[in-house]
This record gives sequence, C-alpha cells and structure tokens, in this order.
Amino acid sequence: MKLWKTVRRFLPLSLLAFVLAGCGETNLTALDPKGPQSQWLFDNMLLSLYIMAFVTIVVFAIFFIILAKFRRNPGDDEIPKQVHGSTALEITWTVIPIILLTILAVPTITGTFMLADKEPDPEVGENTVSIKVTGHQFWWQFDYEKEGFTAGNDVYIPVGEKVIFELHAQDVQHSFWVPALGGKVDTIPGITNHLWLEADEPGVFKGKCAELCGSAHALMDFKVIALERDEYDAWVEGMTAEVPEPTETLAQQGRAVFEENSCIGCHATGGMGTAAGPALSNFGNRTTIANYLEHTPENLEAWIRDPKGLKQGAVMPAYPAMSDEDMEALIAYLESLTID
Ligand code: HEC
Ligand SMILES: [Cu+2]
Repeated sequence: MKLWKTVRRFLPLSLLAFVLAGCGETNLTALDPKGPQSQWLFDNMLLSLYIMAFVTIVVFAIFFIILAKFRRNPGDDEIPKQVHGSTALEITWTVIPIILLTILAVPTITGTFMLADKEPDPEVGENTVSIKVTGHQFWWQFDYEKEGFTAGNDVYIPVGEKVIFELHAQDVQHSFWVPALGGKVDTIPGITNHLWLEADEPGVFKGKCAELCGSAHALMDFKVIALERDEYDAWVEGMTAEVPEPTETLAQQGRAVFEENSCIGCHATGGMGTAAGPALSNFGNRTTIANYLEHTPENLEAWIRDPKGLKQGAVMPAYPAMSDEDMEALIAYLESLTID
C-alpha cells in the first residue's frame, strides 16, 4: 500500500517530465531526418522496430493461444505426455530468425559502407567541402584549411552536397553529433576519424558533443548552418577577405582593448585560428555566446568578466576588473565582427 502511495504521488510528475523532455531544443532529434545519412539511419531503425514488433506479436499470440488451449481442466489429474525435441519445430525456430537477421543484415552492411565513404561528392568533385573539426573542452574548432580560414563555433555548409568532416580532438575524447543530419562519430586525440553529412534543405541544425568529456560537457553545443551554394560561396568570400578596420570610433577603441588584454592571443579575427580559443571572425553573426548563452550585450559582459562562472571548466581567463568604458568599447568591437 505504501509503495502504491509513493507511486501515485510521483507518477504525474514523472509523466510531466517525460512529456517536457522533448521541449526546448529546436531540431536536436534523430526522428525528423533532414539529410540522406540521417534518413538512412531512421529508415533502418524503423525496419528493426517493425521486425521486433512482428516477433513480439507472433510470440505473444502463440503464448496466449497455448495458455487457453492447453490449460488444466477440472478432472485432468494426469501429467500430460512429455515431449522433447521436435525436428520440425527446431528447424522452424532456427530458420525464421536467420531469415529475419538476413533482412536486417543486408541494408545494415551496405549502409555502413555508405556512411563510412569518404570519397568526394561525385557531382562537385574537387570542390567538395572538407572541414577539419577539433573538439576542445568545451568548444568546437572548424578549420576550412583549403580556403585558409577558421570558423568559430558555427560551421557553415552548402545544401545538397556531401560535406566531409575530418575529426580530431585536442584534449580528451569528444563525440561529434548532429542528430538531424547523421550519426555520431567520436573525436579522439591522436586519431583521425571521418564523417560525411549532407543537408537536404537550408537551415540551422543543432549539434552536440555526445561523449562525457568534463564539467561543461552538456554545454558543448554547436550549430551547422546549411546555405544554398551561392550564399555559401559568398560567406566563404567574406571569411577569406581582408579584415576591415572598424568604422565606428567605439569599435576602434574596442579593438585596442582586445589587443591590450591579449584576447588576440587566443582569438583570431580573420584567417586561420588557433587551438587556444574559438575564432571570432564572424562573432557578430552568432546567435549564442559560448554556444549556449543568448547573444545579448549583458551576457557578453558577464561572459568576459567570469567565463568559468557561466561554463564550469572553460579555459578562458576572467576579466573581472575591466573598466566599464573598456567593456563597452570591447563589446562594440566584438559585435562589429560580421560577415554579411
Ligand atoms: C587563454 C586564451 C583566452 C584568452 C586570453 C581569452 N579567451 Fe575568450 N575564449 C577562450 C576559450 C577557450 C573560449 C571557449 C570557451 C568555451 O566555450 O568552453 C573562449 C570564448 C570566448 C567567447 C565566446 C565565443 C563564441 O564562439 O561564442 C568570446 C566572445 C570571448 N572568448 C571573448 C574574449 C575576450 C573579449 C577576451 C579578452 C578580454 C578573451 N576572450 C580572452 C580562450 C581565451
Ligand atoms: Cu565534449
């Protein structure tokens, strides 16, 4: 009785938690595929689900039929005849699973090769976009080596093309996962893994580190931004262009603050970045700060004054004593870093 009372008290709460668990995240789901990789994974998952459902239904149907048909009736005092070993039955329940497993194995094996393929996109050839990914505690570095620049925490790709990701890790093991576009692949220090993804439509697809990698693991998010090819090319051009002088005086002062406080030692504002911190070349375009804080001047100030307070274990030093004037100028400078 006591147990039932406890269950009754917590049941509505746990049901609510279950329902709400899907809220909040926009497209951090593998159940709404937006690319050929994730579509294949989804279809294969459904196939195994249907096979399992079929087995469950058949087994339970037989179970209940036998339960009803062979139950003990009044007057049945004798133990029924004991049978052991029926060749027909043995063959049946060996052959059926073999058939079912074969149905599962054929697409799984061909699909696994399809997913592991790291050849360039046949239609785009040598223009296939290839991005070097490095997982850090607790941010992602995206190097476009051929083009000669680093994108910060948002990775841009062209729509409808196979994009190759070359996966590395700087410190510990992380896992690169964009559920709407494909499967997850670990990034491991000293080892290079590969993954290709393709987006069927333009959009912003949320990604996450899927390997417990330290204190702020849960905040190690990123975004894949898929653009039409011409928009993508324009973005690449913006990222490779000379970094323009800030036009506003406040932003100009901010750049001096950025240099004096050695922010520049860890954060590139153009070209290839470093492994010390995310490149800020297009920071003004980002919708988040440190991948999870809403992008507002208040949050940006809070972040610069105390990064570890907002993201435990973040490697960036704190600047608690920066004057308000310097802070205002610095923020104006950071917001001026945009690519149209
Ligand atoms: C020792 C290297 C280092 C220095 C110096 C440093 N940062 Fe950082 N910064 C980092 C790292 C590492 C991160 C990523 C933290 C994370 O998300 O885990 C970061 C993140 C950021 C972000 C968020 C970037 C994004 O993609 O959302 C901003 C903005 C930023 N730093 C600004 C500054 C400014 C301004 C200064 C100077 C006042 C500065 N940083 C100094 C290492 C540094
Ligand atoms: Cu991680």
